[in-house]
Amino acid sequence: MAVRYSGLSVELREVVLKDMPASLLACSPKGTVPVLVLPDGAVIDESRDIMAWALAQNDPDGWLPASTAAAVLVNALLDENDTDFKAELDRYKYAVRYPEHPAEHYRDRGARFLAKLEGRLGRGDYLLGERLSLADVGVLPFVRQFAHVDTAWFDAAPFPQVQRWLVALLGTDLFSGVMRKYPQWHAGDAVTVFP
Ligand SMILES: N[C@@H](CCC(=O)N[C@@H](CS)C(=O)NCC(=O)O)C(=O)O
Repeated sequence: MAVRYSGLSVELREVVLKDMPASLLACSPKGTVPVLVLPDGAVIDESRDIMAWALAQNDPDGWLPASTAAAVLVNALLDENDTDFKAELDRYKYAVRYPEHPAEHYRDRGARFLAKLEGRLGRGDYLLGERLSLADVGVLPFVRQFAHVDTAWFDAAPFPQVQRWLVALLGTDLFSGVMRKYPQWHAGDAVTVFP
């Protein structure tokens, strides 16, 4: 979403996680996506850093935090998203692989982050106030995945602000414009330009 918002174009190579190309692992041995390789060969392999790379070039609506206090808040939210919430999300999603607790245990632990978002969204349409920002876009994919594990639970959960925020963001052209399905990339394929 940040790449599209910034008006940048990248060459897209769709990766199937169970079939990671050797060329990806050669660039970034940690084996996660997304990975961005710049023309000079520099590798950016954290999505947060890829967002920062895009926004540093063009940020027409002010997604980047406008104050030090806002930057601290965004970093704290994204840190918690990337560590605790992501860990609980993975266990909730694949609870059969983590049999020491039932799925509800991981769900309830993850819901602590939703409760935090709920509090912020009670004060404005978006996490930092009345405008979409890096904070919203940074946590959106993970909240979406969390909601989709059990939509009946999510729809009935006591998070009305998170529910309306998620529905609103998933309805944007920005979101739908980046959610096309791409075929798996293989060496030698024609170039796919994103977005
Ligand atoms: N902190 C990393 C996390 C990236 C990450 O975990 N990506 C998942 C897909 S969304 C992945 O590549 N998992 C590898 C696997 O499951 O084998 C980032 O934000 O870039």
